[in-house]
Amino acid sequence: MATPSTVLITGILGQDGSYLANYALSLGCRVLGGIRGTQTPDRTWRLRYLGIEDQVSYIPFDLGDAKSIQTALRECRPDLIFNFAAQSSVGDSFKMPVQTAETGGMGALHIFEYARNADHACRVFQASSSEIFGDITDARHSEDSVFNPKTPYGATKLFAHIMAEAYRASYGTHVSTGILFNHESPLRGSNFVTKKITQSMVAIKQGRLSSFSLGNLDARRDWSHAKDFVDAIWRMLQLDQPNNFVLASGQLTSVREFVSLTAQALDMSLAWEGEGTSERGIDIQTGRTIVQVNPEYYRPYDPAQPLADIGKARRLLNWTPQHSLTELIQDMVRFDLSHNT
Ligand code: NDP
Ligand code: GDR
Repeated sequence: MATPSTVLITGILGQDGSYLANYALSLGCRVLGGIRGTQTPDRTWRLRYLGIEDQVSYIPFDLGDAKSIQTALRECRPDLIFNFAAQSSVGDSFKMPVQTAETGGMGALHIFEYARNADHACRVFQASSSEIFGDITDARHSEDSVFNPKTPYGATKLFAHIMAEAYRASYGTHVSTGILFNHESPLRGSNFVTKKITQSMVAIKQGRLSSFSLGNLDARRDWSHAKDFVDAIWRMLQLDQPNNFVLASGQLTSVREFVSLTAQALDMSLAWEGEGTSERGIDIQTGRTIVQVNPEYYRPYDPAQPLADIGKARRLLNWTPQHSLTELIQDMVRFDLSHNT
């Protein structure tokens, strides 16, 4: 596909939307950013950090409002739509299941409807999630594994995922999905565990914080760098045939281990003592407890993440992740050391 001229990115103020906007602008595309509410400096900080805040045209776009979606799409007539907008916190989806489902599920469907009926070529990327797997059924999970989500967020993402497949099969709509495992970066929201850890550990290192609390330390996740995913996601919409792709690193790491790796990146070392809610992380140099467990952060259900099979993305997208977990953590720590928040 020749470089498209008009790209609409929903959720442009979030982590992936910002990186994708940067990527599309670097290729000479016109980038339209769908945002709900007003464009205030505190909300555009990621785009500002990337130096592209003024290179994007912002348009009103609320996934929870069908009219706003239809108006935005009719006016933009985008060649490519990257649908990143969503209530993206799994934990919060237990607190607001209806809002999560209405926006993430029906919002995506309205976009597919536009692409199906558009009188111009329009390709869509839909951000699916490893949360659609729910249970571990295979040694490694691929695009063909069983989907059995266990969280309101996962169920919502599965609805959109299945709809994307249905639109492809029934109408030939060009919708690709990325079954995205966790991906992080300096621009990750601080409500996610990696950013919470790097920000808190940096604050401890700088003497601004004495300790912090986490929930499930045993949870294991496959953490990649968001920059690697944006590269693969762009490649997906360059293919003539739409498809589903698992994106991941293929390696699982526990939350506890992520804390220890962050400590290492800050020239600190941690010892872990105790079990369950009494477990704590002790700074070996000072002897002080700097990490505790607070059951408040436990989820009603916290499904184990499976190992990923990224063979299809490697083959069809000619994609290889470029950042190791250590590099990701170093990148996040470097950012947090120079952005005290
Ligand atoms: P973020 O939470 O950083 O960004 C999500 C964006 O969606 C925010 O800018 C938010 O806007 C916007 N948004 C939320 N609700 C609405 C709404 N009703 N109407 C319009 N915009 C809305 O997420 P990420 O960038 O990390 O993730 C991008 C996508 O990929 C999401 O769909 C997420 O579920 C999915 N995903 C992410 C993974 C990850 O590890 N990062 C893994 C798997 C899937 P506002 O600024 O107004 O809050
Ligand atoms: P996740 O990411 O739920 O996998 O969803 P998150 O970083 O929120 O949690 C990862 C794991 O860490 C455990 N955990 C904590 N989580 C948070 N947020 N805060 C804590 O204090 C804490 N302590 C332990 C969690 O229980 C969990 O097991 C992300 C999002 O980006 C989704 O949008 C995406 O679909 C999935 O990744 C794949």
